[in-house]
Amino acid sequence: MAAKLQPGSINGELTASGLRFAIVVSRFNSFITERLLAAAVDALERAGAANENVDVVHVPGAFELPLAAKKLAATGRYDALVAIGCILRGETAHYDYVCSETARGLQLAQMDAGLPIIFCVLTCDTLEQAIDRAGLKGGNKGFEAGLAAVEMAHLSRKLLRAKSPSAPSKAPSSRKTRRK
Ligand code: INI
Repeated sequence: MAAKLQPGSINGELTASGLRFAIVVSRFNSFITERLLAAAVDALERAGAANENVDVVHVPGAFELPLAAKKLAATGRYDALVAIGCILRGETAHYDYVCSETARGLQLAQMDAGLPIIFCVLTCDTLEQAIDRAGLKGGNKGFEAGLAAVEMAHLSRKLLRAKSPSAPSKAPSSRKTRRK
């Protein structure tokens, strides 16, 4: 009988010590977003993140999250970002545009930068649904986002180290070029 394959597994751990995070949070519907923020910070703290390794940046609304996240990613200072917002359905199509562009922009920023950007943007029909997800019935999505940031930051560092030795290196060649 053939040997049973035992694939190796690479996992992110929930330990944040030495990792750096930024949380970008929108002021729109701050009654909700500040609760999500508090829970995200709590998760990072419980995972062992240090004060000096966590920055919080505020933006006006969810629509502004992607640009701020992209600029934070470009600093190269962080291992993961968390984007926090709360979009509530109104009477017009505005909700749909803000939802889709926020999600699209954050995904683009994440893929462009190669940096985890955790999506903690509530998209709800009612304020009650949002309250449920910001500390009531549905738990707190901010806490989940904080843990996801730790796991992804950890995993990203591991995957960087797990690069195949045969992969082409971007480091400059150590071979000396002879001057003519
Ligand atoms: N921004 C939100 O974060 N949540 C909302 O529910 C919302 N609604 O419903 O309008 C909202 N709009 C503002 C938007 O994010 C931008 O800040 C604004 O359009 C300026 O660019």
